[in-house]
Amino acid sequence: MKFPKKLQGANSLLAKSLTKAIFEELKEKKTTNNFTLKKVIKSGVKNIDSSIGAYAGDKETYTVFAALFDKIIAEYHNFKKEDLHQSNLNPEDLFAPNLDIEGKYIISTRIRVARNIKDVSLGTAILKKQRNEIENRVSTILKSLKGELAGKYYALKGMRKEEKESLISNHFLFKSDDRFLEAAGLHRDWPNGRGIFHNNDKTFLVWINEEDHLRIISMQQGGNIKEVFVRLVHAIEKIQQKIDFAYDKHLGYIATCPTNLGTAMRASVHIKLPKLGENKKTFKVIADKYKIQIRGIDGEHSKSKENIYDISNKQRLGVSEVACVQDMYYGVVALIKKEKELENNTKLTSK
Ligand code: ADP
Ligand code: CIR
Repeated sequence: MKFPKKLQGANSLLAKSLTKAIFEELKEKKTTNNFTLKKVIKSGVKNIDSSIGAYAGDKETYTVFAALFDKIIAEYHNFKKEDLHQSNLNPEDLFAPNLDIEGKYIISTRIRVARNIKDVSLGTAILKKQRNEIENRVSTILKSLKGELAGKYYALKGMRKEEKESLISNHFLFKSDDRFLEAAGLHRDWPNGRGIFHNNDKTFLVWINEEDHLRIISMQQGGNIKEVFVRLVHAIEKIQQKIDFAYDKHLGYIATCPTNLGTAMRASVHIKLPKLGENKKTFKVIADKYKIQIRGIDGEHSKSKENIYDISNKQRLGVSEVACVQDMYYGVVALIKKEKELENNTKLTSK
C-alpha cells in the first residue's frame, strides 16, 4: 500500500494526522479481525471533504493504530493519552431549566448515545450473520421494555418506501445514502439487519446496526432538555441490564467513529436563529467559545432550512454525560442571548 496522495491538502483530521512516518509505522499492521490501515482510512481517502475520515473495525483498532487515532482523539476531544474517561448520568447534577418556555426558538430536543456490543466487530467489519444476530437479540430485548419505553421494532428490510421516507424527513430514522458510511463498509448487505425501534410517541427510539450496533435516542418537541435526559438515562439503564457494551477506562464507550468515543453522547436542539444565520462569523465565534457544533436540519453534512440549525455538544470523551448536555445548554443560552440582541439592533436601526 502506498501513501494516499489524495490526502495531501485535505482538511480532515485524518489528513492532518497521518504523516508519512506514521503511515510507514502502521501500513502493515492489522487487528485480530484483520482490520487494516487501508480499511481505517478508506472513507477519508474516498471522501476528501471528510471532517475526520477514519473509522475503527473493533476495539483493538484504537490500540493497534494508536499512533494515528491518538492524534485525532487529542485534536477532536482535547483528550490526552494518559487521561481517564469519566461518567455521570445523574440528572440531579444537570442544571437545565427550560430556556425557551414560549417556544420561540427551540423546536425540538434530542439526546443520543452510541453503544456497541462487547467482543463483537464494529459495523465496518461485522459479518452478515453477526449483524443479523444483533438485530434479533437487541430487538427482542427492546420489545420486552415496559411503560413509557414500550414500543415496536420496524426492520428496514421490507419497510414501505413512504413509511421510510416519512420517518427520515421527520428526523426519526437514519438515511440510506451516507457516502461517508458507505465508503467505510457500513452499508454492506443493506438493508439486512438494520431497523428502528420506537415507542408510540416516538420519544424513545433505538437505531439498530446503522453506524454503531445501537443508537439509543430520546427526543421530543420543545426545549425541555432535562425531561429528554431523564428518559434517556432510564432507557440506558434498562438496556444495560441485558447487554454488556464495549468499554475502556481510557476511551469510554467504544464507537465506530473516534468522534463518538467516551460518552458517545450527542445532545442537540433544533433551533431557529435567523439573525445569527445572517451573521455566520458571530455564530461561529460563539460556537467555538462554547464548544458546540452547528449542523444542518437533516443531520451531519446537511444544510440548514428556514434558518433552523442543529446545535450540539462537540466533545464526548473525557467529559461526563451531564457535562455534554451542560455544554450544549450553555451554548444555546449564549446563542439565544445573541439572537435577541441582533433582533433589538434591527428594531433600533429600522426606527
Ligand atoms: P447523530 O446525531 O445520530 O450522530 P445525525 O446528525 O445524522 O446523527 O442526525 C440524525 C437525525 O436526527 C437527523 O434526521 C437529524 O435531523 C435528527 N436530529 C438531530 N437533532 C435533532 C433535534 N434536536 N430535534 C429533532 N431531530 C434531530
Ligand atoms: C467525516 O469524516 O466527515 C465523516 N466520516 C463523519 C465524521 C463524524 N461524524 C460521525 O461519526 N457521525
